[in-house]
Amino acid sequence: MSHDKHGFDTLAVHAGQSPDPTTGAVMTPIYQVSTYAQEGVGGHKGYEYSRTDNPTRTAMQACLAALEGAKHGLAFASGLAATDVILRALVRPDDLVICGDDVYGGTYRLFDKVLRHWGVSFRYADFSTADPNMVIPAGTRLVWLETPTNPLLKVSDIAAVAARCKAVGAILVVDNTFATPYFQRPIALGADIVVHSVTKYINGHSDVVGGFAALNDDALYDKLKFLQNAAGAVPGPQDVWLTMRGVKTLGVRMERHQQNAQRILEYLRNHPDVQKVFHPMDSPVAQKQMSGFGGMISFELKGDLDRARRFVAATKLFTLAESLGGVESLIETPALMTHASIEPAKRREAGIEDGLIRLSVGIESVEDLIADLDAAFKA
Ligand code: P1T
Repeated sequence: MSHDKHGFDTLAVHAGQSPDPTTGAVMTPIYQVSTYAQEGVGGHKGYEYSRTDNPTRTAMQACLAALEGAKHGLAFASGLAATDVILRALVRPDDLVICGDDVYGGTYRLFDKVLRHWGVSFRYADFSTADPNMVIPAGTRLVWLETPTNPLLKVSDIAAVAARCKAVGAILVVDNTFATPYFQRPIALGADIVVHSVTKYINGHSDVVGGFAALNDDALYDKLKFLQNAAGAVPGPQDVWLTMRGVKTLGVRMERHQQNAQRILEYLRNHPDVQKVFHPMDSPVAQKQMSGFGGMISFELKGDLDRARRFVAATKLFTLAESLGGVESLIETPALMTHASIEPAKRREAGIEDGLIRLSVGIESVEDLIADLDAAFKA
């Protein structure tokens, strides 16, 4: 199927998938298999061993790559496994990596507690305010950009960062987990690699942990593909099949996440107990580079940390849990949960207060979600 001629929602349903030639099965089968018969040594049909390639994974990779407008796609066992492979395939000791100052806590932990000890230098910058020419020096090997950021939802100008990366020969990786390709296409804006925690909106149902990388460049792809196989952090066929099923509704889910989030945003902005609200739509860059803003909202309450703790424990429809992007609404306190692996001083420097609350707004009836928040305010 030619990918250029079809709309996003058509690709989400069909890309990489066609009826099974042997049975006519409309859905790609779950190839629950580790190895493949060979007619003679080396005489196989493109599949030798499922760490290297598996037909269900091939279909899922082609589908997600099409959604990002990329030539190549690679699936991993988690978002962090994708991050780990990208860094270890492309960065060497003494290389310099510039990373956003507000990223998922686990990404920071991998950079600071694991890869730094291999001799890689990491510097952190607020790409939402800094001039890329000032914070990306000549000689930078790789730039890691999350936009919108987790959890402060700061937005950075991907095209401007990409231009600076091109000028200094750095590889630009954009973590597109929060926006999804439905609302933002980093490769079209000049990014070299797009990465996802598939666990979130892409799968969308909080029943799979997975990761993904999409890219156009053949030489970079060969390096990542080599390490995907050599290190082996690949997802199993059941998980990639569930992901393919989930991503078929990405467009309709994102519309509803966004619609509900807009109503809740309005509610929070008008609530007298809310100190500050964080949302991507406040950024002029987001208005230019995104076609929508998604379902994430962060906010601070008036009062002490204890009030925030009581608030997140009091909601009933918003489940107190890590993660995001599923059809059901979740609530958490990043400083105490998803970003607890960042040192408190560093967290505060980045603007993540201990009492910050993060909502992943689901697709439930929005009146019920607002009533749930209302009850928690009164509790
Ligand atoms: O959890 P995993 O699939 O390994 O993905 C890591 C990851 C990468 N990038 C972003 C932007 C993420 O938000 C995550 C995971 N985040 C959470 C679990 C969370 O609750 O924020």
